Amino acid sequence: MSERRTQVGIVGAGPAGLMLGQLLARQGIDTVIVEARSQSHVIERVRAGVLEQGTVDLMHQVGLGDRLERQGLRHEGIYLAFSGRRHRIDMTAASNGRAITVYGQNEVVRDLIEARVAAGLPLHFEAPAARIAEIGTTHPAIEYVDAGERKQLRCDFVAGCDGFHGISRAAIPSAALRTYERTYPFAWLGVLADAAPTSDELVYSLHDSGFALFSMRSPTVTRLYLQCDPDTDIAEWPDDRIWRELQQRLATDDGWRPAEGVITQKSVTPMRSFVTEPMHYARLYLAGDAAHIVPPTGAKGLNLAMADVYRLSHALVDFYHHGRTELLDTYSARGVRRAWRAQAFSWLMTSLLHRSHTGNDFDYRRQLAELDYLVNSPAAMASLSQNYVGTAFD
Ligand code: RFL
Ligand code: PHB
Repeated sequence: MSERRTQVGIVGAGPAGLMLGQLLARQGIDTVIVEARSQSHVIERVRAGVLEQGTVDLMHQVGLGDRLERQGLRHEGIYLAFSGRRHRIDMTAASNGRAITVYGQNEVVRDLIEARVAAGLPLHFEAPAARIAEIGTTHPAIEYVDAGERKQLRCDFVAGCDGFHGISRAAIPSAALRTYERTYPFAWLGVLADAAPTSDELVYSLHDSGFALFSMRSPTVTRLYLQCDPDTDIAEWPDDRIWRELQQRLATDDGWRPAEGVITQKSVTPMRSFVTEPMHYARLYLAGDAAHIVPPTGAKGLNLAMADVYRLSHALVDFYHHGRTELLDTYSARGVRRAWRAQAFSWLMTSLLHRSHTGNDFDYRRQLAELDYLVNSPAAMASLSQNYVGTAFD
């Protein structure tokens, strides 16, 4: 088996792994990234769209703010819709001037991959990590397969950025971890459509038939989601059924409705809350979805991943440049705290906006009362806004 060395071996080229590589490269720290899937798969995978200010700032900080600045859509509010009416929440007013930016996760990933490739830094696609060897030592090794050949990457540190289904978290002895989990009795059917967005801001809607979300990717592309059953077979959702359901759940009494267009992508996403504590074992550090999953209703997953690697990069820089370990020692505790805050908010948004099969009409009326309070109480709107736009990365 051929062996090479690096300072920080990174498993996974999602937003967490790629951003960590970029942050460390700028500080002269050597990294190698191994990614199981192909470059085109990673770039084309359609996922999140809402960036907190902290994520936008990070893209600027690593020199990748230009396209984001030109193509990202800055939003200062969102709409909550229920009982046939849309109510605007002015997030910026309620959060000291903060806003969110709509820019597809796949665009973030594209920018990061292009920068790494242009800099000639090692990034191996179709190179799945199979195992992390000598995990309890100061020289762990990532064993991976590249072009059919087994290879070993010897590291000072391993960053497990390989998402929820990766191998990094599973490599940690189970007695050294505690996990907390909740699955939800619903999923999201998401589509991308070639249609000009009819609203400048996102619309989160609770309807008798369930949740729907109106979002966007650009001035010509709309992104839409529908609450569905977790075992939904996408074959049972031809385009006309999707549009009928979206129109029914989103259209409001003021005549607003989404414009229809050709659907270019559809998928079903299960919903889960999951937290791992702690977020490291010896010199293996978990970041992003490898450590925690939130349901997408709060738009927090990608932003949590970015907050993790921001923290981890500072800790590694402090170790390599100043020989200090305090930031590495507190990496997990600070991340777990942020992750639980995001869990609480995502759970709240999810419970508020979805119709549960296990609930009855009482629960639905209670949800409507909660929403009615929310859109009429400056204090409740401020709380929602502050959580939604997110706090500064630390
Ligand atoms: P990723 O993106 O899953 O990347 C992990 C990478 O690791 C690779 N991998 C391996 N590589 C090598 N060896 C192995 N053995 C490997 N096993 C796996 C995988 O191929 C992959 O490339 O994790 P990361 O980087 O932590 O990023 C997390 C985000 O992707 C995720 O949290 C967000 O997409 C969640 N999310 C949202 N987050 C937001 O902040 N705002 C949103 O608006 C938002 N909307 C969403 C979302 C997620 C969604 N889906 C599809 C789950 C909307 C949806 C529909
Ligand atoms: C998206 O545009 O993909 C999106 C927006 C808001 C969410 C989740 C996803 O809460």
